[in-house]
Amino acid sequence: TTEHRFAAVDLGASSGRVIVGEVAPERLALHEAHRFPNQPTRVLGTLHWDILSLYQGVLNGLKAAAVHTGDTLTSIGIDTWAVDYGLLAADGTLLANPVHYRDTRTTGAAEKVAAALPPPALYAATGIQHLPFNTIYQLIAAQGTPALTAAHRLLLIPDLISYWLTGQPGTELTNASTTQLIDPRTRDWATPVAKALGIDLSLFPPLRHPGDPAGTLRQDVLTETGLTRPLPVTAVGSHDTASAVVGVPATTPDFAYIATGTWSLAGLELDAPVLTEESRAANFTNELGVDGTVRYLRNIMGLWMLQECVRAWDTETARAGNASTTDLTALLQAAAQATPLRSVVDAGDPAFLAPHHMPDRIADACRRTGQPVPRTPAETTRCVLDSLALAHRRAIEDATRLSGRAVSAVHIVGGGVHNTLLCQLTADACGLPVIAGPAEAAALGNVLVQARTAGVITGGLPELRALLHSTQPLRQYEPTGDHSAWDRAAARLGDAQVTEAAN
Ligand code: ADP
Ligand code: LRH
Repeated sequence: TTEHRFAAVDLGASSGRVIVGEVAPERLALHEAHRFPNQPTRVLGTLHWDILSLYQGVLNGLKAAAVHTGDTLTSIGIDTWAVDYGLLAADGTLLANPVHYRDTRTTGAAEKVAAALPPPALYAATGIQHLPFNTIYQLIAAQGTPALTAAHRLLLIPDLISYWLTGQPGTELTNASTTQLIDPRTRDWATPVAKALGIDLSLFPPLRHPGDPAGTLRQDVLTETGLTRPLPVTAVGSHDTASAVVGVPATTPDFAYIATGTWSLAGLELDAPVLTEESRAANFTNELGVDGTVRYLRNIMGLWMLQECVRAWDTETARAGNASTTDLTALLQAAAQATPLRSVVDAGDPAFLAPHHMPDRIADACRRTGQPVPRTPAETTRCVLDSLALAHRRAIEDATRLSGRAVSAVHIVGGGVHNTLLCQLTADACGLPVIAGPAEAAALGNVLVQARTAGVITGGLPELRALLHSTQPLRQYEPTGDHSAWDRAAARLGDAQVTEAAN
């Protein structure tokens, strides 16, 4: 047959998954071979990723993919969340457990970076929005630590997984752009930035691009997974958001996208970066995408806020001696019945970044802005979803204004596609049709880049997206309700809305 099978390893902050994509010129289907939790662990006060457990999940997933396909996989691609890294000794040993981007070790790092390189100069050179956890801030915070001092090599998370599978080190470009050490015009290292900050670029192995070969599976990996051939690993958009944007089933160029999962990443696909001072002040980022594109977007806290509320409520219930946990579907139904736009918070505020006490932080934000404090889980959930929809609208409005591009529809991809209330509220807030799906856009984007590299499909992003559009179930939401209610809600937040770049 002409059908080929590809394994997409997609590690998100909420869960890891290994998904098999079955691809033929007119066909594209997914099979979830394995999904596993991603549970960070705090050790001596520092929040770490449990990287070996995640790697074991990858091996188990490849094993399941081998069984499902009868050992007929063509290649493997890896994408994960951005910015984080592992440090290796000269012999390849991992020197320390990778630190989680939500850890507070970067507190104060932005001031140190700003003293060496003022924010306007840093933005002009890299186009990356200020997020407290960008790799440069993590590296500044780690300066002088035994692990960084001893490190021979730095591998970003997808590159680390790829290295463990193949033994071949590399730095994939789309994810490298989230380090804040890449010049988006040359799409190469921003050497002057690294120099100014005392960051040693030789720690990074050479850049790879999506579609490049990234080695073949090691013998020990074959033994662990039951795969019998040394399969190739193909570089894909290894930043999950880069792969998710490939996975947007747009049929016209004038679309906005929101990749919603743990985060909401809302913006536009451009062919050149926007590096203006206005863009910096609005805290828009220019991350690098597949096929020479730029992801012009803003980070919004996303469903993390809801996840953390649910975790807090379930902990409380357990403390009260009750074993039941939140039923998300029932909670969202109750939220749909709650009073619309009763109170909203700024879903871009880094105050919501760290774990713990989310319902309290939301209540505080409502109090501070003189709005009713949500009392019940349903009210709090409604506040979160209204706030996310409002932040989605603001990001898309700002992106169109700052880039001079028009938008006729908004695509929502990622786990948030399952949240029909959020999709409808986003359509209402934006006053634009929302096309929701696919939920596993990152895995699909990962598979499509592999399939193109293998020669199973051809064309640029429009052709890849046409295949998605004709094969994936999508749902359209039309804007409803009184649009001015969203303007009034936005006005309540007013100047309280944080644009971090102002620092
Ligand atoms: P990540 O890639 O960051 O790990 P996902 O894209 O998998 O995140 O999205 C996870 C989020 O999707 C969950 O936090 C949850 O809010 C939402 N989600 C997933 N499944 C459902 C569902 N059946 N109903 C409502 N929301 C869902
Ligand atoms: C989403 C994501 C996002 C980054 C964040 C650290 O998973 O990659 O694009 O900003 O994680």
